[in-house]
Amino acid sequence: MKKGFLWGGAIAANQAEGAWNVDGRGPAMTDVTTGGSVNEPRYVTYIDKDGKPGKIPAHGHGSKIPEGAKYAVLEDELYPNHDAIDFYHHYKGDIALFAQMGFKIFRMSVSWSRLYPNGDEATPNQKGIEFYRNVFKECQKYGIEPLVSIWHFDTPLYLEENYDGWNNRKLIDFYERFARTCFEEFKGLVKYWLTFNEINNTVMMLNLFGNSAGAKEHQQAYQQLHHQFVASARAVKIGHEVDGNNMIGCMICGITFYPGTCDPKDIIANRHMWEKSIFYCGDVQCKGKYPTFAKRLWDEHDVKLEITDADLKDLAEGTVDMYTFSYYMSSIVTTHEVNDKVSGNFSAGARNEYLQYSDWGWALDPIGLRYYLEMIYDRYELPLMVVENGLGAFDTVEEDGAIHDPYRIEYFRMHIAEMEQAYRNGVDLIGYTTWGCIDLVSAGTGEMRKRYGFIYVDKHDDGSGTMARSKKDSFYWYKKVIESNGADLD
Ligand code: BGP
Repeated sequence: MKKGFLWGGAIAANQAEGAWNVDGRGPAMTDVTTGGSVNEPRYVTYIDKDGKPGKIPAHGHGSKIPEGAKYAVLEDELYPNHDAIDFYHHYKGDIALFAQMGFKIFRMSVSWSRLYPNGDEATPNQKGIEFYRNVFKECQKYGIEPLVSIWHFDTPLYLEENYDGWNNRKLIDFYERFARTCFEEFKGLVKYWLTFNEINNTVMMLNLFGNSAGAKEHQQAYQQLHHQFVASARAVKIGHEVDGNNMIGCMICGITFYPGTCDPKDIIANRHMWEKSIFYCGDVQCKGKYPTFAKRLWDEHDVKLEITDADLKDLAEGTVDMYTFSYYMSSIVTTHEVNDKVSGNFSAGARNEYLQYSDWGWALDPIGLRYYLEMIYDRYELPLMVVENGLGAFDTVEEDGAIHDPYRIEYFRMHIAEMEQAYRNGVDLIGYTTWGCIDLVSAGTGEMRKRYGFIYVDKHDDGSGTMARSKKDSFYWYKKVIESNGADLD
């Protein structure tokens, strides 16, 4: 990799910190979301207007509870994000372990409701600021650059309940205040930022629900996204004003789509899938304006967006400095009948007979990562960072405490080799943060047993465990990779 390549790992506040109601933190949606599994969805829990408890499938991040109901933590349910892996109280030890592996960068997110418990307060919660400052100082101690996601699936629950979340334009101002606080309070400690994690999930979700997502759902999704685009652009502008050294990126859920057949209808469908799922968000955030194909997307579902002139000005002025994305899989797009379907990470499609699948049904496709890198670099010519990539797998702790995870090593080996190839082909790839560098709560299923880490955490799906940390074989392997700047992948 290029000199100064930023090797590291990534986590997110709601999946790692725990301490959900400690030191003034307010709740987020993940705190009223139960655990699930590969076959059982997670549920969002509530108390209805007659005082009766209830739950609805969480469907990612946008489902609605009945009229008059209030989100609630129910006694006989388990909420894995409440304690997560208690990074809140373990951050010093965890960062020391990252430093042992030689991390140059550590991606994490700031919990919005830790800084603004309800989201609409005029001033932030000082305890929250103190916590993150301590975390960043700990990184600084080891020469690790923090990479901070300002929003990672955790709008304060109060804003969801009282303002109807991102449907409401006011969220732009609340987010702007939150982002400004981050830039000002952490100035000098943080240089790399992301505005919204996997911002395109909102459109990906529409695809997932197929025909059940009609005009209303499209209208809502595109308007929410518009609010997030403006919020992101304003944050980029503020970030640049506060510190000219800040490097701020978009963050896209990156999936490489392939046409299922050479039927021209499939070729067009595949192109449209790229446009709707991947380019729509990337274009607005990198080029500062809606792409030509946006009109087609809106017309298809009779979407009429409320966009002001000031919004357009913000979008044009708030373009990002780098393109960052997660990459876990590729997916097939076809207009033909499909019998064997697979799904994962906000997308679904036909099974690809040339690929293998993880235990959670995610297509393992390292070449797809190279395809994505080259395609995106060609489109935007901005520095790229892969800020999530990893294998969720079952790990076994041996009697002697060792954890042998050759499957994870193999996964990373193949993906890093493809990144290297893309770099040689001219892509300006500047960093790589593997997902879940330490085991954490899965966003999709809420499980602990879907483990991603180089570091094992003794925490289990039923909430038991000591929270003790131990090194897997991949820990030593990744250390070697970083030491050799990616040359030694054996
Ligand atoms: C991405 C999210 C992460 C992370 C990852 C793995 O969509 O940005 O938060 O969790 O996917 O997904 P999962 O946890 O469902 O295995």
